[in-house]
Amino acid sequence: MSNANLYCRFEQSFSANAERTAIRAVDGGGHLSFADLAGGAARYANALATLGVEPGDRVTVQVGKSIANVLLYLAVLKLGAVYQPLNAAYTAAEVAYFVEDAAPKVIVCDPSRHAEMRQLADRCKVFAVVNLDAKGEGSLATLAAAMEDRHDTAMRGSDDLAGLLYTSGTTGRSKGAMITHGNLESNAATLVSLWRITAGDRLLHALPVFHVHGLYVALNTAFLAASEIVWFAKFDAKAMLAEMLSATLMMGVPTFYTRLLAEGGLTRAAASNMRLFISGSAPLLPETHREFAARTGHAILERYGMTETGMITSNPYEGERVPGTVGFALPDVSVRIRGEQPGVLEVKGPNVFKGYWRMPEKTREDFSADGYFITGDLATMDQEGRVSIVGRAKDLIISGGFNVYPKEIEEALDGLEGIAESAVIGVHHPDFGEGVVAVVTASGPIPPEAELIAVLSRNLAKFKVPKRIFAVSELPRNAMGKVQKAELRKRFGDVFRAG
Ligand code: MLC
Ligand code: AMP
Repeated sequence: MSNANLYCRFEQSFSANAERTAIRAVDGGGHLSFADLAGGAARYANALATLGVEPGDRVTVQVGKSIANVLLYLAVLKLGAVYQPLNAAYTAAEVAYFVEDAAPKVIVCDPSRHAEMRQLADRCKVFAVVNLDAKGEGSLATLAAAMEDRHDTAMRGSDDLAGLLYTSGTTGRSKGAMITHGNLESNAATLVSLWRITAGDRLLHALPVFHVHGLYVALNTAFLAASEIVWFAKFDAKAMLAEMLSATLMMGVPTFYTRLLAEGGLTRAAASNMRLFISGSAPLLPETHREFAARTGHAILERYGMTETGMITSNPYEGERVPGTVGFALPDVSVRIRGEQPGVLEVKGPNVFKGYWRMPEKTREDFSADGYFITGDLATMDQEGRVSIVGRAKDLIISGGFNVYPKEIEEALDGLEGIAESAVIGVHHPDFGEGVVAVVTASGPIPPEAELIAVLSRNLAKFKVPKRIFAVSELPRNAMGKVQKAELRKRFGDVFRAG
């Protein structure tokens, strides 16, 4: 039986390109050759193995973006363990749920949170807590440095788990999407071929590596194709422009593109070495697409995907990239809309995840009888199969590419002194695409807005906290008593508009 571990595919490209640069950090964070990458991954794998990590074990990772974090990701794959990345902005209360649910063998955290994580680990019977800071230093790095740079890649089947990525449900608890080696391998190979990614590419990488976009779409394609990665600790439009002449490829959320457009330096000349700009994770406004084309001569390639499915559709590499559409189903993926258009898009293919971790009921609910995953996105499809995402059947806000589930914020608000009930909506935001707004009614004196925001920030990651909170005498309801969020979006739709 051949080994379906995704790392085996990476290994081939690492050894065929051993001396070339794999990752170059722009902010003085050094650079690694592909041989260094392979050696580093093996050292981290040996380090995790000494902590008891075995195939199938979960490894929870909540750290700042560093090249060491990439080595850790590769090491977990190599060991046949399951990578559970968490947004670095999550608070202790948020992390506790993920750890309780995933029951990891090891937690890797920032040194500043070690003590807090140790307590959580004791409660959840986690075997070890080690740390790694945003510079790539910490107890795990020290342990890895003392290890050998060889480690046999664990045997895995294509249906074995490689990742456990949490996505919040529209009702109730967050769900862990079980992503297999086969899911990742098929999606990355398809994208490499569709987007013509090669060893000649240099990828501008400024996305976080705890979500599908920065982790799987960007890193896995670059590793398969042996492209060089130009590494930014975080997105900064000026820093990215300064590197653009040395690069060929960029992947970003729409906010990256609107922020780049705000830079006078974004010109045809600045983008003259670039081959392809890709956008996804949230809708790219047609005007952003057009303005970008006018300024740089490049038509941004918009694609669409989800944590549970990886990438589903893409505008073509050759052929028209139509603003406001997400293109066609990937070659090995089928999509459909049952019934009238617009309707909920459904997807089937080797990219579709295995189910929700320890939630067979929820898994069943989200699949059709004939095995299509129900995305919850409202779409239209034309005769040629070109898809446009026109809305969401799920109550979800996407702010700067991060998902915010109104229900979670409403529950937090409803628990606060002075608040009777709340409704959380997303409205147009010039920077984040959608901005989170809360509308509340009072059961007593309501604390000032700034105080409410400060209280919410104790337990909720910053990107989820409403940027504005408005008090009203009552929430608009329909005849069934359901809050009419569309009404609220009309009324508060302009709160982030300038002027
Ligand atoms: C930061 N803040 C946000 C925010 N990011 N608020 C709302 N939405 C966001 N996305 C907060 C900060 O904490 C800060 O709060 C204030 O807003 C301004 O911060 P900033 O300095 O302007 O933000 P910055 O650090 O520059 O981050 C913005 C960003 C980042 C766009 C670079 O959010 C980002 O990297 N987003 C990418 C998300 C992503 O990778 N999504 C992929 C999901 S995968 P204060 O109060 O402290 O000032 C997926 C599947 C698929 O969806 O299809 O790809
Ligand atoms: P996540 O759960 O973080 O993976 O987010 C997935 C969701 O992001 C999808 O269900 C869509 O709602 C949204 N999304 C991703 N790409 C696009 C896109 N190009 N256009 C519109 N929505 C998108």
